[in-house]
Amino acid sequence: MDKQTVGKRILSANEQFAQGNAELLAAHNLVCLNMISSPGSGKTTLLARTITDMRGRLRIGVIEGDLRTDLDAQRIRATQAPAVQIETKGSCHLSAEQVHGALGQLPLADLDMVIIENVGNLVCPASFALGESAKIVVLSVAEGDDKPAKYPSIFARSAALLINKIDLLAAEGLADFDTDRVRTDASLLNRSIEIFPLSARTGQGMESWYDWLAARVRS
Ligand SMILES: Nc1nc2c(ncn2[C@@H]2O[C@H](COP(=O)(O)OP(=O)(O)OP(=O)(O)O)[C@@H](O)[C@H]2O)c(=O)[nH]1
Ligand SMILES: [Mg+2]
Repeated sequence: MDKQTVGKRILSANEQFAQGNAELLAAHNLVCLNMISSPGSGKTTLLARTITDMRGRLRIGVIEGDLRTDLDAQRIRATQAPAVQIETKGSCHLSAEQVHGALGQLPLADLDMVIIENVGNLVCPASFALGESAKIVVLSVAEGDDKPAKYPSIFARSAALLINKIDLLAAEGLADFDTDRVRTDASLLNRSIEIFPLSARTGQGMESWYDWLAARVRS
């Protein structure tokens, strides 16, 4: 069997699990977001703050993906939300089969939404469906404003772009980050992408993101 055929078979096995996950989530009336970014853009910080601020409005369960450790799941559990850690042990993305196993460990009947924090990587996770309702991409201002142009696939496939760490724009050395360039480049790739500049540290801009999240559950 040539390499391309093997690749196609792996992809279709993943797609079968992804479809099963989507059906399980739909049976529980759950919205599921697949959050993707480079390492350190602030995904776990964003999630922990979102869970805390949305308490009483939205019940969120989390699936964490990292190569090693359950550090991120511990940070989510500290907010009292349920979290399952997947250690990929080297793989640069989560698979739908891994997510299938993790969904079985979450109290789905008690949740409104599942958010998957994928392995920190702007490239590989974009190509693997997990059964999510939508992908969310996070870009922190420290990474530079050229990322939508250089890593287009994840920006083209995401329903929302969170531009995180805007509190750092006041810092010398990051003031040249051009938010308008990111808006223009991301919108050229994806006309319907919703863009939220925010800071998970200070809370600035988080309300619009919360309203968007709440609207997804209602719709
Ligand atoms: N200044 C500032 N720092 C932030 C903000 N959000 C997160 N951080 C910091 O950025 C660092 C990385 O944050 P994490 O939440 O661990 O990032 P992550 O994307 O989950 O990282 P991985 O899981 O390793 O991919 C931490 O030191 C956070 O405190 C923000 O809005 N502003
Ligand atoms: Mg994290």
